[in-house]
Amino acid sequence: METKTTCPYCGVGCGVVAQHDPRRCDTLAGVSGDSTHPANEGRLCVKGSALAQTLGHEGRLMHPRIDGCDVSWETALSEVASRLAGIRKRHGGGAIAGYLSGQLLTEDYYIANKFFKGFVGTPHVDTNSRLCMASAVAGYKRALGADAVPCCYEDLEEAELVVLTGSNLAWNHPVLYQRLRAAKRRNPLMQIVVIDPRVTDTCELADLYLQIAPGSDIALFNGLLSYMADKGRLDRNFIQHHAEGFDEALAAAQQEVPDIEAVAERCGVDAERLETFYYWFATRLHVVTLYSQGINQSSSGTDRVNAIINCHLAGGSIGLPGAGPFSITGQPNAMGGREVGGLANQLAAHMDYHTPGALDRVTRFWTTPGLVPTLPDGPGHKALALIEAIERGEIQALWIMATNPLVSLPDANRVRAAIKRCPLVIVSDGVARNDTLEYADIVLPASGWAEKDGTVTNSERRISRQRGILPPPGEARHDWWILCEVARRMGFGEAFNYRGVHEIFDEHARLSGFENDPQATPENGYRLFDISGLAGLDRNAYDALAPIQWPVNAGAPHGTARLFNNARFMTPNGRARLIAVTSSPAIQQPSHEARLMLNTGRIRDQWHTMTRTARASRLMHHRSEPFIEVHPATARAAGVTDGQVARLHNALGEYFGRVRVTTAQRPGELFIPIHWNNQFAHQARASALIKAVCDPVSGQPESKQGRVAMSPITAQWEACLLLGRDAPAPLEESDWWARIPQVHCQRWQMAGETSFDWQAWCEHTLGQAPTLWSEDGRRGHFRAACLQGGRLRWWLAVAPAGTLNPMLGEIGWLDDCFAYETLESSQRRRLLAGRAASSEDAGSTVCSCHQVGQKSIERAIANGCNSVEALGERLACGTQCGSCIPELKKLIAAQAEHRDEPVEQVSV
Ligand SMILES: Nc1nc2c(c(=O)[nH]1)N[C@H]1C(S)=C(S)[C@@H](COP(=O)(O)OP(=O)(O)OC[C@H]3O[C@@H](n4cnc5c(=O)[nH]c(N)nc54)[C@H](O)[C@@H]3O)O[C@H]1N2
Ligand SMILES: Nc1nc2c(c(=O)[nH]1)N[C@H]1C(S)=C(S)[C@@H](COP(=O)(O)OP(=O)(O)OC[C@H]3O[C@@H](n4cnc5c(=O)[nH]c(N)nc54)[C@H](O)[C@@H]3O)O[C@H]1N2
Ligand code: SF4
Ligand SMILES: [Mo]
Repeated sequence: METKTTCPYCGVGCGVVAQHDPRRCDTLAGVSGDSTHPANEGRLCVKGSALAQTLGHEGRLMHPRIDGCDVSWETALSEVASRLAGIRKRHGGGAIAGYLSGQLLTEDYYIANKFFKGFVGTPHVDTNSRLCMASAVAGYKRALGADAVPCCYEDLEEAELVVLTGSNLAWNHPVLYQRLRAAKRRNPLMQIVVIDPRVTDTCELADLYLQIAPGSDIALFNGLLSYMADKGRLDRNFIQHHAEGFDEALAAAQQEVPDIEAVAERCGVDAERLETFYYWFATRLHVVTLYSQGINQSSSGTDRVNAIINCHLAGGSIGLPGAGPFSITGQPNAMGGREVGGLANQLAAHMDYHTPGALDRVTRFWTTPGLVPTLPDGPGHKALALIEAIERGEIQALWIMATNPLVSLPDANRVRAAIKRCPLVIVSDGVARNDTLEYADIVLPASGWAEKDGTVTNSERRISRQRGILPPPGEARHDWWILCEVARRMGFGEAFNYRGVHEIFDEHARLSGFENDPQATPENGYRLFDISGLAGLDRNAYDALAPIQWPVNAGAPHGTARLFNNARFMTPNGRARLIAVTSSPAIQQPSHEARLMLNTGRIRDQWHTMTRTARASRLMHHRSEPFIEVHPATARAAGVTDGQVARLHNALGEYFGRVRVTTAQRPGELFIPIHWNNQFAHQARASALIKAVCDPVSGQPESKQGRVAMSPITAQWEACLLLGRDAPAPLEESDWWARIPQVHCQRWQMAGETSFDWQAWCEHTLGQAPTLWSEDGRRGHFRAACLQGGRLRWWLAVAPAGTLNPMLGEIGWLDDCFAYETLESSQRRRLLAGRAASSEDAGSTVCSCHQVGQKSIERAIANGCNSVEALGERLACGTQCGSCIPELKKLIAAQAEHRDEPVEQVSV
């Protein structure tokens, strides 16, 4: 059987076809791209393609838990309801807080917002979108009067110039990147500019790359605004009739950066390159600027967003095909959360607390016979302020849903301390273990992707159905159901009485259209977010809902691809606003103890805190361990070498990762991934090093500009330990460790200073002496394996620090050994050699879809496959999702350089 649904990862919002066997209720037979879905037209990236491998009941949360003990739903729900009601009675609704997520479906989100704000009566409901989209939202609101993304994906294809800034699109929105690549192939005149302090795979498509100094974005775009004015490249008509604030914005820009040389100095970029960018932007109308976390996650994030939008307004590049400032969303339903009003400063359905008449309107809408909501009258605490309120003891109960704040919030160790002292912590999640669940008093098991039913909205305002295909495991329940059951037990049943998600969606659609008159002004109730055209769908019609872009109403029954083509904006006078912005000094300044600049972000194959992507072992091979990317000069100065484990530290915390020396980094700057956490490695939470400072307008934390020191760890030995299912984990025996799930075993990489008697160590730590072993004490080598009843139980290799990984190579064949009931004698003999018999070492995985390793690719190139197409034909790499094509090109270029052959330029 096949069911169409939507990918639960990034904001591209790809349509997926799920193949399932009705006799199997724990997993899907496979997934493929939905060729009829407008976002991806059949394409999927590696993460989407591996969705089926992330399912299965193992490691899922099956039962509600109170203080660590499994309880029935009845007990859990009554306990949650009575404790929340008690706190509300004693301290008021404001002592209760919700912390939600852009990974909830719109229906869950709508119910959570209605529950907390409408009936518990607390304004303190915020979401992880605060860490992600808050600056983009605030910037759009300041400029356009509403949080409305003007563009759609076709605009990227129709543009003459695409500017990607603060976005690693190739890794983080791979299907959009593929669409852009295809568009450029069709239209070679299209130009692409990439702006990022580090060279990423996204640069592979760039005609021009600007390696700017971190945080110099405002100077860069202010320089562009001045340039457009100087060269007479403004859209005077647009500025005069549809915008305001131009003179002030230009004056601020000119004052900050009087000429291109001043910008070049601020940004650390060659003036000639800058001028090329400025010339391209100023002479083209069809320009899309796409931005993401490199812009948003900053103490000046909102100003950065407005510096970009200013240039689009000054040049009139908005509201046209192939033009506009395009904030690309991260999470699958970041947009849905914004639509229901999930942020602490929003009320509901694109109405804020201060929107004239909004409080009264929402109160009337949510009133049911005999039950009137008790809405708070002003905004609540944004995420970081919420943590401070917990520290002050003002928040007595916190309900966390679909997010892992102990890993993702800045100053993560402080967050842990705050949450530890909060009297009641409720966590709804789908997995049995994560860093946040460890501090929950009450744990509620939530259904997950392929089980949940509802809608999500992607980056281009397109609403798609996510369909429930499998039954939730154990006693897991949908988030909206859990909320409604608690609401009922708190006496709000009348307002939370739904027969299914279609009724919730219907209410949400009706609220969006309630007293929303497009002929009126925004002060008189007009909101752009209007899906009243989707109200009244019954269960079948809702289930059949095809992807559609809002607004959907009487005036636009088939949805709306682009906004503002009439140049009427959502401000009181209908004009868009340019905002005068100037750079302010970085808040996180270098100190004697912490000189290096720390940038944090994502890798291609992992999703956030790895609770789902680490379940697919094929996604563990591209980058297997936490790492630190560093320029060669900086590495030398710090005394660290490539492949070694190093430690980053500052006053807030520490981070361990394997050093990757690369000229992709600017000297003095480091990049680390955000994904690893206590479940997968020793001290590898990036956010433990990030200070809790945020943008004053949006409240979004500055996650990309930390300050740290780096030092080598003094490891004597390194070990690779493979553990079968029933073998005990090696706890805290080493100075550093990382756990890398494989298909049949768990791989532990460890390093330490104090040497052990390894035979005794095995007996003591792994509970059993080795069956086979070999030792070379002089060289510091030890190999051992333990077989039980013919079956491999564990396998261990120890070597001096820095020598182990190159020696081991690919260990896929060893992983396979754990699958056999009995190992044959030839297999046993090879165990200690640590090498497969015939198969050649494939090297680290480059193509995750077809599991093709770097060494195999290099061999194929050496044998004459010197194009991406030829490699694809020989090894199939790069032929499915295409995410590895930039890496394939680099490998081809590297070998050609080695042979001194001319190659097509790859770096720009
Ligand atoms: N594979 C994968 N894809 C994902 C996710 C994931 O976890 N894994 N998460 C999703 C989510 S929620 C989000 S929000 C998106 C995020 O998507 P992106 O924003 O693309 O992700 P990041 O890697 O956080 O940061 C983007 C780039 O900003 C650059 N940068 C840092 N500082 C500056 C600066 O001062 N100026 C400029 N111009 N650039 C700077 C970084 O070097 C980095 O390359 O990805 C989504 N997609
Ligand atoms: N230093 C630094 N920090 C960052 C960032 C950065 O770039 N640098 N990026 C920030 C950004 S943009 C983001 S979006 C955040 C992401 O950070 P988080 O939101 O903390 O990360 P996730 O791993 O996505 O957490 C989602 C949790 O919800 C669970 N879950 C999944 N689906 C469901 C569901 O349907 N219901 C329930 N109840 N639970 C579910 C998952 O198992 C997981 O535990 O990190 C932010 N933090
Ligand atoms: S680009 Fe990849 S992760 Fe994003 S929605 Fe599409 S398949 Fe999912
Ligand atoms: Mo995000």
